[in-house]
Amino acid sequence: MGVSWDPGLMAGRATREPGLLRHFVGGEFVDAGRRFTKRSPVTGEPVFEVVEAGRSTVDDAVAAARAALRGPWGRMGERERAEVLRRVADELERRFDDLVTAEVADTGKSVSQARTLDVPRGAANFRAFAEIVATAPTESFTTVTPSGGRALNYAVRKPVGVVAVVVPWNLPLLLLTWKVAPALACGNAVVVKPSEETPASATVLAEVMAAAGVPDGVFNLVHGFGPDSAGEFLTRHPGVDAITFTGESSTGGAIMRAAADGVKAVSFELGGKNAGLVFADADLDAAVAGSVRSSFTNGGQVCLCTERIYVQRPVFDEFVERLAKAADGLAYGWPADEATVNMPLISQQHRRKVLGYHDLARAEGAQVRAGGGWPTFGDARDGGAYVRPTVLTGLGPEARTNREEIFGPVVHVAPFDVEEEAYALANGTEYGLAATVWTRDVGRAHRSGAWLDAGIVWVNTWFLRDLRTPFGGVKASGIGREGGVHSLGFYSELTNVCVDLS
Ligand code: NAD
Ligand code: 6OD
Repeated sequence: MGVSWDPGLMAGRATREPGLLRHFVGGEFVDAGRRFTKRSPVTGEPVFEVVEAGRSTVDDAVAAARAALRGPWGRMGERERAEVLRRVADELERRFDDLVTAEVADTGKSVSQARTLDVPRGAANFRAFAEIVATAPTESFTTVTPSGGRALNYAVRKPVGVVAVVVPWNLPLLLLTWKVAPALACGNAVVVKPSEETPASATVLAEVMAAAGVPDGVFNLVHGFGPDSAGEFLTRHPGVDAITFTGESSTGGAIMRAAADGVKAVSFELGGKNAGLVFADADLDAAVAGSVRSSFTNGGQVCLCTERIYVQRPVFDEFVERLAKAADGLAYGWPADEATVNMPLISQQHRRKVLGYHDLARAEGAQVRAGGGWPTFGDARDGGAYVRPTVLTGLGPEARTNREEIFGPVVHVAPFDVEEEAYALANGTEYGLAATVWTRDVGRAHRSGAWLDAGIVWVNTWFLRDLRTPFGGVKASGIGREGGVHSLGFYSELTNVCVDLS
């Protein structure tokens, strides 16, 4: 089958020859195309060789998906498909340790995070959409005909067809399965393109699909890059019916242009510059602890992470002091150490970008209250992509540091006086993905949902997920909603049947 998992990967070092990660097309692993090297974010050492899909491999994957729709998969009912999804979830749980190894090797995140967040969510996504599709209601209406008789209207849910799934590197398995599970639940066949930075867990997912008895061609995987590579070949492919994408807003724009040629449906989960609002009446312990999580989880590389916090003036100084102390105290360690919190960024390229924002913030006049720069270890991690969790103050809303998505462990904290001002500050960027509000005032808690330009507003919590709820962003943070029946809306077509009963 796929890769043989090397325990050295946990330490960012292949102790055997780096494994070869291949495409999965029509139920077979395929070694076709040039190769590229995936390096560990922890040490910078090579951990995998990966095959890059050219146009012909993408053609084959789309053809395999199309053929699968004409086979037994295309004739299955919702309950049978739900059963297949449950078998995938079982198999994901059986391969739990391999998936943890793959996620850690790809991203350098801690084993404890992979075990508690990323890998369980992979299985949970399949279980949730098995349930959602099996219990989703369909619409029906009785209509009076011109002759006074009755007609019955009802909607039949059908697959869209071949769905291209293009995902980023930050929560690779979580974000991939979040889209593959509903796509399969609705009876589609998929061609997935994981990030070039995180090819491993998608490869294990292909093995999982085969072991769970998902028919050949229903799940296809092509590795590679975006422009002039697998991502572009796939999203421009005339055989693709719909594109679901998670990634940067600018990439969303490029994919939208590609989709326009074929008038393909798109669902986009894009970037964010998320705000946290801390009111003076908040439980400050909870607000500080929650803000540490919301700004620094996964090295700040979660689209939902808080990069701007606005704090009501009476508690501003205390909040900044406590947040800065907590940021400085977050534990470094190897990914395999249970206590490790800080993780490296995904690559040296991304690290340069984040360090560039440290420089920009200083040039814009920010005070660095915690972090800044990078840690040194005196071991192989000095070749990794680490930066220090960083807390800034002193900038206005017009500063680029406060407007552009950094996607790293960097947060700017500023004061506000009154509630309306807090909403105006929070809403003052081109993005609108998520916001977090810390308050004990029930009225304000509910008002914030109405006044904040965000697809998701968390009150006194962060990243608490119920997979039945709508998920997505406003403004430059996305197009459409996924989650629960909203996912069924994107991944299926409705045919309305109108029968004159007379
Ligand atoms: P990215 O946009 O660079 O890449 C995402 C994926 O798109 C990768 O697989 C990449 O190879 C592919 N790609 C790049 N250019 C392409 C093109 N022209 N055509 C087709 N495919 C192309 O994003 P990233 O750097 O991997 O991830 C970080 C970004 O993702 C951040 O902006 C973050 O906010 C966003 N994100 C958003 C959500 C959300 O739910 N809203 C979730 C996670 C990440
Ligand atoms: O929890 C989810 O379903 C989801 N799509 C999270 C996105 C996180 C962004 O990095």
